[in-house]
Amino acid sequence: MTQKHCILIGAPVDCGKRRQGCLMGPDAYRTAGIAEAITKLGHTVEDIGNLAPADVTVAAPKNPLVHKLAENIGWTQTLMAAAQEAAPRGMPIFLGGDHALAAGTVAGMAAHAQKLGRPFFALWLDAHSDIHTPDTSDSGNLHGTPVGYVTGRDGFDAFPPLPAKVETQNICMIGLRSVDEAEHAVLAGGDVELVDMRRIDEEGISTPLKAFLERVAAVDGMLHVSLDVDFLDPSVAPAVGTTVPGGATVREGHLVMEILSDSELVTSLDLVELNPFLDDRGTTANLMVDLTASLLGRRVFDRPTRDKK
Ligand code: NNH
Ligand code: MN
Ligand code: MN
Ligand code: MN
Repeated sequence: MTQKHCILIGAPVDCGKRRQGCLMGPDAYRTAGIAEAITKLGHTVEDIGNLAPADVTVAAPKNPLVHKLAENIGWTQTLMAAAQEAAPRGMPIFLGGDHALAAGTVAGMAAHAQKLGRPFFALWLDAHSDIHTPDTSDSGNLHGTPVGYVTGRDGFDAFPPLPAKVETQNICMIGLRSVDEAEHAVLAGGDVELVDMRRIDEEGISTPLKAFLERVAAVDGMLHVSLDVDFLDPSVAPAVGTTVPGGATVREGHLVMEILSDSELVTSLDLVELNPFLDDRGTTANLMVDLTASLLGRRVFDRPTRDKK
């Protein structure tokens, strides 16, 4: 694959939910050797270290359940700027941190794509759809809202204004198996491409993924991948606070990354929800690093050209 300049951006976001520990994520990825794994594939790596949230003050949220609103907004502001600073120089890889960080990373990457005049797409690899608003969330955990924010749903008035809204038809969610009622109501009538676990069981994971990638390639789109640890089955990726049984296997995870790698379409990546406090001797951190390596070109063998598709 073509050589990339990968920019590691530590985002120790831990305010998107109540259970603490994701703040240790960036250092767990470093300990698991993410920079070395990427370098070994022939790419260059720059680690800008860990960021901190902008200091903001906000009025009390309408929904009293909402947890740490100001801190979430501060991170959104910081990461939206960080994404736009890094994107012109290479491929940003955001080391999370919980999924609340994607409000900033996805919005920032969408703004960058808009500046270049290129369509922007997002692939959401997750058990959950994360399309709540602060008002519809029944947990008050804002890691369940980043898709709601970047698609321009109402209810984010206290957040930074969106520089570029992400079109719902440009989003594909793969791995779904836990969708709240309020989310189902928006998704069922909408045009987000929904690939739940049943579809994966019946069609295989490559068929819907390749169909989505064809749409991205057809318009020379930029593709952001947001990989939530709980996309994977908890038996192989235990280090996450919101485990849902029946997730992707290790091979399904790698196959997605290998197909993405072949497509050469991915321009940014989030690694989110890793809670090292819950890990089993680093297995989840190591697996996330291995998946990143597959996305960046690691192969057992190159596929012969004749059956490349
Ligand atoms: N939908 C639930 C909520 O809003 C769970 C979200 N949790 C996640 N998302 N881990 O990926 O609280
Ligand atoms: Mn998520
Ligand atoms: Mn999830
Ligand atoms: Mn549905």
